[in-house]
Amino acid sequence: MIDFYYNAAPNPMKVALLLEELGVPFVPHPVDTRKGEQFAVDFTAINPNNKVPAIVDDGVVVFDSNAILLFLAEKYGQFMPPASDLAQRAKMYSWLMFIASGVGPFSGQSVHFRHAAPKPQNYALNRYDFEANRHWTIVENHLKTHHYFLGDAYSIVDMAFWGWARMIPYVLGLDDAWAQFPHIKRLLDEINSRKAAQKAEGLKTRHAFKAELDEEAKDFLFPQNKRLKTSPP
Ligand SMILES: N[C@@H](CCC(=O)N[C@@H](CS)C(=O)NCC(=O)O)C(=O)O
Repeated sequence: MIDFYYNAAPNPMKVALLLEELGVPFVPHPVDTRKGEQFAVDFTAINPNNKVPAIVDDGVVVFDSNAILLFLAEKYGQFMPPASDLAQRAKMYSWLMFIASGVGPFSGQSVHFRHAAPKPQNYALNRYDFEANRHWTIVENHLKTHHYFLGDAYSIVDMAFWGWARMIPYVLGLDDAWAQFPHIKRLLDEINSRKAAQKAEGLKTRHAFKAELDEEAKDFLFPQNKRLKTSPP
């Protein structure tokens, strides 16, 4: 049995999509990060990074979303190219790491500085908005000539993409984002129409996550801000 620790943010949602695509039984455990539940002692023992997602699969702990995608796809032998196909494996690793180390972090920082950071934030927002746009443009150009990230086969790379692509208008602060990224929209729409994606989206309705980003939530999510008052860098 798989215990799945999650909230409705992009990184856990990638894993929710894969779990639903695999159709394997799992128990969802909400971790309300706006209430500080990521810092509970029991959860820290699972993920020392105090972030979701994480899974415990019959005693085996895996944290970090793309590591979980690789672990589960490998375990069930689905949604990744066979080990013998080194060329396709190389593409999978490249795009998966590009999403893990580029698309995700730059999009996340773009969200932070656009929607949450105290003003003035122009320098930081300009940097992260620029980088998020640059990464999404690379994805858009790739998808002009590839139906899925790896070509003809739907894979965990597309699932990692889906977690973040749903958020693009919010990430980039653009009402007309889809006019700029029509190929991303094409793949996003296709994945959204899958039953597994609808089930993954429905997961969060089973638990009542805190909606307000109040001062208490900000203290949990942005602990660095305390330092500004005492010993700024
Ligand atoms: N590299 C990690 C990042 C995980 C991450 O940033 N999770 C966010 C939700 S998308 C979180 O738990 N935030 C709560 C916090 O930062 O305290 C992954 O891909 O799993």
